[in-house]
Amino acid sequence: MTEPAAEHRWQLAPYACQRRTPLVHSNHTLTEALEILAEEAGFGGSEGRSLAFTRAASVLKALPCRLKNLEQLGPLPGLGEHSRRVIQDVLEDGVSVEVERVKLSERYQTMKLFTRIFGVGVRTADRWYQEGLRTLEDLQEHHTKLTRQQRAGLQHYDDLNTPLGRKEAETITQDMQEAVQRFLPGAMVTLAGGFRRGKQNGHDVDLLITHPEDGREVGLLSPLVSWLDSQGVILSQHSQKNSYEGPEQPRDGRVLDRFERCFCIFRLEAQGGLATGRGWKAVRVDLVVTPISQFPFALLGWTGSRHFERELRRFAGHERKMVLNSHALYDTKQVQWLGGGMGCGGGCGQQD
Ligand code: DCP
Ligand code: MG
Repeated sequence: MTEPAAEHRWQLAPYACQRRTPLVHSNHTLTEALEILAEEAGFGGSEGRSLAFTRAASVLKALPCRLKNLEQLGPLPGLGEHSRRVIQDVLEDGVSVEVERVKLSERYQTMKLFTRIFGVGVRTADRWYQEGLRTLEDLQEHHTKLTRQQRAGLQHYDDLNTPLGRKEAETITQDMQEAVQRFLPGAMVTLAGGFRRGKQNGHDVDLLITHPEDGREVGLLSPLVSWLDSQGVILSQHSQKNSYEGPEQPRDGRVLDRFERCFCIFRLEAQGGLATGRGWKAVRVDLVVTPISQFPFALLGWTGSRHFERELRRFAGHERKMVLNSHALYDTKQVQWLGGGMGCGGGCGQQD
């Protein structure tokens, strides 16, 4: 077979945050296959392998049209041997035997079932799997010890695993915008997460709360949550205090941020005919409080996607010798903070 001319090969920037990654792209069958393998690797605790498949999927999402053969790819960044093999299989046979096997495996299906419980991570799900548990009924029958969050997650399992529409997310944002005024006039609520990237559906509502005057936001969350609770809006909540201690280089890359926050389950009253048959449904809502000086970084960090954020931080570190997190940007060459002490524009064009 002759090599395709160089101009038929796609050139892509090495970091996902440098590429346009539209929500609707031309290679869904391929990216779904790779993302299943990424998920499966994550279930097995293989972060490196999981990231490799996620990177490969991210490359395909950025291609301008449908991939027909591997030669079109050339030596693209972040496309390893294993991913190429999977792509080849799907291109030739329509499916990858490996992916199909994973999808049907008891382990994958059980891990998926358990990690979909709000408050259950890979380690807990894995422990339950090792103990022989396989279904949600098993958890109840074996009187498995659950945290308060997990109990609520189990109780509202079906609702919380039903995608939430943009309209519902916007209604909740609007309601919260009105609610915060009761306690702090001028406070602002911003819808972040997947909905800010233009997604029509999501698994939760990510809300950032701030106030135009730095420091005024302190003390807002607690009375707000108590009031929402008294109104019957909150079915379950778990709050965390702000643990940000000012400019220090973040050491733990695994920590998303240190803002004060409340992981909630809201009771959303039916509007526009929700299909629960009982007039309301349970919805996951994250309330995150940020001072305005850190808001641009918080907004960027909470807009996602996770892979985009990871790549943006990697780009900042490797290419710019800077440290970026949801609080600030730090220049390690000049040993100074570039932002996080003053307001500046946030946002990004990344969709998926
Ligand atoms: N985030 C992150 N790293 C994490 C968790 C979150 O960078 N470990 C950021 C990126 C996410 C955003 O926060 O996009 C919100 O988290 P979600 O889990 O709600 O993700 P999405 O909103 O993107 O997805 P969904 O539409 O399913 O809610
Ligand atoms: Mg979200």
